[in-house]
Amino acid sequence: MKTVQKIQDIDLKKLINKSYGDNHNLEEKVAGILQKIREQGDEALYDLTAAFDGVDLKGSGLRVTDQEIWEAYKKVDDVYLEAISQAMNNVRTYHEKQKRVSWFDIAEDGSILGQIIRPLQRVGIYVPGGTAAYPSSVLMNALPAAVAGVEEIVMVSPPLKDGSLLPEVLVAAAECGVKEIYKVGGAQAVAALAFGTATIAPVDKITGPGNIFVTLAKKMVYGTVDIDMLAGPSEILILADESAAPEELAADLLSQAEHDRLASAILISPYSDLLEKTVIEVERQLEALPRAEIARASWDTYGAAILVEDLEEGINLVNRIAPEHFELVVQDPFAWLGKVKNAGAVFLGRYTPEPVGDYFAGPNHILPTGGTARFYSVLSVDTFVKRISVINYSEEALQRDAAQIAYLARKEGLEAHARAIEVRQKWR
Ligand code: HSO
Ligand code: ZN
Repeated sequence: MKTVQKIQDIDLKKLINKSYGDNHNLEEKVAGILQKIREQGDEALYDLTAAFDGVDLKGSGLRVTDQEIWEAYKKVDDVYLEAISQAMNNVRTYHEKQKRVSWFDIAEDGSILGQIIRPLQRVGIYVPGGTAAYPSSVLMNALPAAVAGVEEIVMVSPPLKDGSLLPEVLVAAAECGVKEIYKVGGAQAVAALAFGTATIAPVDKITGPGNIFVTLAKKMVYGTVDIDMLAGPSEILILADESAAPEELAADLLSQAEHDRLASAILISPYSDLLEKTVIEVERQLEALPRAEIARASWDTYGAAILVEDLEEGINLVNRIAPEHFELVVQDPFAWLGKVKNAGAVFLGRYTPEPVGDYFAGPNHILPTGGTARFYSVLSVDTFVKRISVINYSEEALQRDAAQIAYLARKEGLEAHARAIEVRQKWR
C-alpha cells in the first residue's frame, strides 16, 4: 500500500515527469510519417491506416458517409441522446459567455482604433480512438468552435478494426453540426489536416488531445497551422481538509487514474489521518473497478498522498505542480480560490467531483497537463478566433504625430518609413 509522504520527501519531477520532451526516436518516426503524407497524400493515408489501424479503407473511402451517420443514430439509445443533448446545452451556454466583442474607440481628433474578432475558417478536431474515443471530447472541441463561428469543422478519428467509428462519437459529432468526418488517426491524420491531401483540405488549426504520436505531430506542424496545446495524460490534484470524506476523495482520485497508466492522482492535506484513510480507501475501491489494472498502474507510479504543514503550504505546492484538474475540498473553498495561480480547472467543494466537469457542467475538459497550466489555458472560444487590429488615423492626428513617427523611423534607419509619413504632410 502507498505510504503517506511528507512534502520534503517528494520528488515532484518524478511525479509529473511525463513530458514529451525526450523522444528522439519517436520524433524521427513521426517526422517520417509527416513526410510521407506530404509526398504521397491520400495513398499514404490508406497505407498507414492499414499498417497502424489494421483496416483497408481503399474500397469505402476515408470520409464518413451520411449513410454511416444514419446507421450510427440507429445504434444509440434515447437515454444517450437525452444525456448528450443536455450536456451540449450546458457546454454551449457556458462557452457563449466567452464570446468576445469587436470594439472601436473614437478619439477626439477623429481617429478610430479598434479590434475585430474573426473566427478561424477551417479547423480540425482530433478525437482519439479505442477506449479513449470519448463522445464528450467531441462536444468539448466542436461546440466552442461552433460558438466562435468557425464555418468548417472537420473531425478525424482512427477507425476501429471493422473500419467504423464508434456510433456514439458519430452521433455526438452530427449533433454538434460537424459535417466532415474522416476515418484517420495518429500522426498521419495530423499531417493530412496540416498539409492537405486530395481528399482532406488543409485546416487552419488542429485541436484536441491524442496519444504521443499525435502530440508530437501537432508540435511539428505548429507554424504551418496553429494548435491548441500539447496535452498529455490526465491529472487530478486534491487539496483537502478534515471536512473531506476519504471515500469521496478516493473515488475522485481513481476517476482520473482510470484514464491512463500515465495519469496522475495526488492528494495533499495537512491531516495525516485523512491521508491514511484515503489511501486505504483507494485500495478498497480499486478492487471493484473494471479498469483496475490501468488505475492501479497509474496510482502506483504517479499517485501520491502528501502531508503538508497547513493549507497555505498545500496551495503553494499546488501552484508548483500546476495540475490539470484541481479539487479544493475544504470547508470554505472560495476563501482559497484567490491563491490559485496555476491550474487548468478548479473544482470547488464536496459536491463538485471532477467528472461533473468532464461531462456536464459546461466548462471545457480539454485542459493543459504536465505542468503546462503555468502558461496554457483551457480550450475555449478564444482558441478558435483571431483578433485583428483596426487603425484609422484622421488627418489631424497624422499632422500632429508625423514628426515623432518620422523621427523614430529614421532612428531605425528606415527612410522610406519616414517618407510615407511625410509625403502626406505636403497636402496641407
Ligand atoms: N478527464 C479527461 C476528459 C474526459 N473524462 C473525457 C472522461 N471523458 C480530461 O483530462
Ligand atoms: Zn476524465
